Amino acid sequence: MKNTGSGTSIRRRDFLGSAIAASSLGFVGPAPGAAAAQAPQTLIVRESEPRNLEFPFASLNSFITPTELFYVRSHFAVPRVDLPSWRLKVEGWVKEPFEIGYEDLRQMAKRTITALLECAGNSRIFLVPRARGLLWESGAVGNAEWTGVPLASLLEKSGVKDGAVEVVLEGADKGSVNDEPKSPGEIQFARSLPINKAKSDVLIAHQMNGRDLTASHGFPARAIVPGWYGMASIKWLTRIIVLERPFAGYYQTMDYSYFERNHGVPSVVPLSECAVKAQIARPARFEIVPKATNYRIHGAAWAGESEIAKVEISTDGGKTWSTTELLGESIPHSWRLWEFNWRTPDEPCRKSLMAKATDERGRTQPMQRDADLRNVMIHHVLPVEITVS
Ligand SMILES: Nc1nc2c(c(=O)[nH]1)N[C@H]1C(S)=C(S)[C@@H](COP(=O)(O)O)O[C@H]1N2
Ligand SMILES: [Mo]
Repeated sequence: MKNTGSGTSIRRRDFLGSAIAASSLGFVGPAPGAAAAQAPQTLIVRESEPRNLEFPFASLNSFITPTELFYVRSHFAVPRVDLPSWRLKVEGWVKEPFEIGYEDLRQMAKRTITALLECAGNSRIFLVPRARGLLWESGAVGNAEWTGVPLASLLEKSGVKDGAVEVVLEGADKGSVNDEPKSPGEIQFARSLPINKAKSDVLIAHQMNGRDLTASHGFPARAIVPGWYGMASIKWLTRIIVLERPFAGYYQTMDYSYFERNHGVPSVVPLSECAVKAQIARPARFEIVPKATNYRIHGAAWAGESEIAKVEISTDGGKTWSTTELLGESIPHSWRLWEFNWRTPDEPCRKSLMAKATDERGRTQPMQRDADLRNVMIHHVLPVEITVS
């Protein structure tokens, strides 16, 4: 990829609004009886360069996250793209390697899906002791509409050979990781998928929420891997490499990996599917809520490739649990909004609120952090401390 294009026109796209920002899909109105003001609707800067921005989760009020509020997670600077010379290559263990330009890609049969992305490091700020990586609160997550070409169609066109086991997706962005563990000099952001996942529901998206991708979200094309943590959804995609043996790249061994035990022996496993998780949007941490009133506790929950079966809430620090109301319909690979009408205590006090999700496979959020998960997959029940006054 040559750095010949002007970045200005691309960067401008970031300021364009999303066509369906105010989508009526599952809109949740302001909380009746909630006195506190809405949190500001702007992204929170976690790092300026590379750009890492967080959605203010307390402001959650729609099923679709508007593009201008969708979190941004980038390991390196946004690569410059020269559209006329841009190509997506499909190669490796295939009979007919080929490359395709932007206009031809857009002409291929497309699909639109709704899918959630959660960064594997979402909620990391709540880990004690502190873990390596960006210190996200609850907003490294969003739910959007994505339009593009099924990866399966591109793979089919290339004629995948027998014995293919994985597909590597590589982005155009590159740099060196200088903190431990260091990368072997300059590397590109890349990750692999098992061949079966690659052939099923992965999308090579060129649009987000009805508009062309913005520079931050991977223009001109990115992968969307439904149900998986965000690191699998490679942005600024330029290469698809089919492999006849497993890939062990930096971002699935040194990072975005965890320990799984087999007969007690820990083994490094690349992170894949999102764990089941519920988050409370309001009340926010340390919010002051009025006593003796009806307060609408609400939030979102998701379950990777499964679906949310229930979300429970505790207003007494985990002693007792009540079932919340799940809103709208269950849409695969998306979050499910939920709410619970809470009669706040008659006297001023401190409260610890907790939300706990269970999915259709029977997976429930654990109460304690599992240290084998290293610095990723933060999905244990996290208390929200509030004041009733
Ligand atoms: N090329 C490339 N793709 C990438 C990344 C990256 O740094 N470079 N970050 C990944 C991570 S860790 C996440 S969580 C998602 C975030 O996507 P978003 O910035 O559109 O929210 O992109 C993934 N794809
Ligand atoms: Mo991420």
